[in-house]
Amino acid sequence: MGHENDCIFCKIVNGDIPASIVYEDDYVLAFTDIGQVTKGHTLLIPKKHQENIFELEEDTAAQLFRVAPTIANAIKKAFDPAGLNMVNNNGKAAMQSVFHYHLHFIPRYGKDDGFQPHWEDN
Ligand code: IU
Repeated sequence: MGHENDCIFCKIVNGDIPASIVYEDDYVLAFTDIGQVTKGHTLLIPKKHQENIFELEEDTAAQLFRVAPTIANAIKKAFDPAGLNMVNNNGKAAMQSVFHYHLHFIPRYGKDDGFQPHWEDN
């Protein structure tokens, strides 16, 4: 299903490169982010290649958000964070670095947990 040449997340979908997969169904895949900004940092992606929110099909959006609470609660159960940010970067100017749509689940453990988004500056 992941078919885009040279797309690292399509390669994960196809099993061509390994990932620590925490959830999978026919449409989506969740796996541990390789560069954990906090403990339990997880990515949720569609299996079908779509670059970002500007390309995302409505059905795909529904498939992703249908499982989002399950992913969040699994993270909560496993890591007991105090909160959780869901983040999604779209486009280079918005700090997107992998151009296959993905939702970040970033568990939060307190002010100095290592994740410092701009809206928490000062
Ligand atoms: P961004 O929203 O496109 O900036 O985030 C891309 C994320 O993909 C980033 O957190 C990376 O650590 C993560 N990632 C990964 O989990 N596995 C990989 O092989 C690569 C990036 I390349």
